Amino acid sequence: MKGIDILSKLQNHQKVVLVGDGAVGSSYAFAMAQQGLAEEFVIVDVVKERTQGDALDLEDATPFTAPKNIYSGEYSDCADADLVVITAGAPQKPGETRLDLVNKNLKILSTIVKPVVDSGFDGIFLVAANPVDILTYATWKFSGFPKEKVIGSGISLDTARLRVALGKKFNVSPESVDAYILGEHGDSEFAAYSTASIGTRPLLDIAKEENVSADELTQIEDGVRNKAYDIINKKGATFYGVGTALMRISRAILRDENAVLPVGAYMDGQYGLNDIYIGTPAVINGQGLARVIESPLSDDEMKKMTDSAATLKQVLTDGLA
Ligand code: 6V0
Repeated sequence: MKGIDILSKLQNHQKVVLVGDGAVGSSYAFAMAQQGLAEEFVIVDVVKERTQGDALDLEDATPFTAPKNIYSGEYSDCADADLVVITAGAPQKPGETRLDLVNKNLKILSTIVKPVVDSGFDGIFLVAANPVDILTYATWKFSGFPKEKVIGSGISLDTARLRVALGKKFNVSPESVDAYILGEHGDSEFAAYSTASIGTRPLLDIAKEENVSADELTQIEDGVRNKAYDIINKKGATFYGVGTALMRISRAILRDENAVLPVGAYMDGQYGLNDIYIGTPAVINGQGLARVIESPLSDDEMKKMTDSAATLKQVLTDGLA
């Protein structure tokens, strides 16, 4: 039990290493600084100067939040880290899908996981680089770590987007919406409406009462699926949402919360799937991914989950062959 061992818990000293200091990585670092999470925060990137600049910039936030040692580092710094977060990789260009990134980002990932593992690291990997379900699987494979110690950001951002959209539609705050996007973080994802609720009431019942049609719900789902393309067309990249989602997962790990969160998890028979990472709710704590919560899907949704998994399996077969 080294990831978060008893001593570090007593001392409350936790260390996170961020690999990939681009738009997503630096947004995550900022979110972590805002929350005062992890007393030691190390930034690694091939562009060393940027990590140095970001560390200097971010430490100026700490007098307003919590004391924190933020610095530009090396892979050797992972040796005693609790968490390594991977946001290194090419982002989508306008018109590109996440799956288009697979070859270049698998290459980048292979240069990262090995030195992290060679450092002696035995904490938890959290992966966000795209296509995230494929890269999370590859991190698990390359590292040889147990599946519960490799977590993907999966559909965390997409689920946040769904909650924002449903919150607006039904005039409640987004955190009051219990609804999930499941499947690939990408074009084959879907909204699991049959399991969604607001204040214990099934969302589909509320929709009927409020005359929100099935078409409108489909439009919301499509809007979630296409929101990244919309943002990328307008400003070139998306980063605040995912940076904050990564902070939320990190907090569940560092504070040993047993929080139920949308993530990318290894499938061991759940949803009839095996040997694949895909988006689902799961319990996250100091040990990593404690267990998958298998949503009771309708037949139609189960087919979407199976199809989404088949899309990912094909990429895994082609990409990791
Ligand atoms: P960016 O701003 O280009 O940053 C990428 C960073 O990775 C740069 O700082 C690079 O220098 C660095 N990098 C490249 N190669 C290496 C390497 N071998 N070792 C260390 N660092 C390296 O991209 P951005 O931050 O916008 O996106 C990063 C990744 O996150 C992309 O793959 C995106 O597609 C992905 N996203 C994932 C999301 C999710 O929900 N999981 C959401 C948005 C973006």
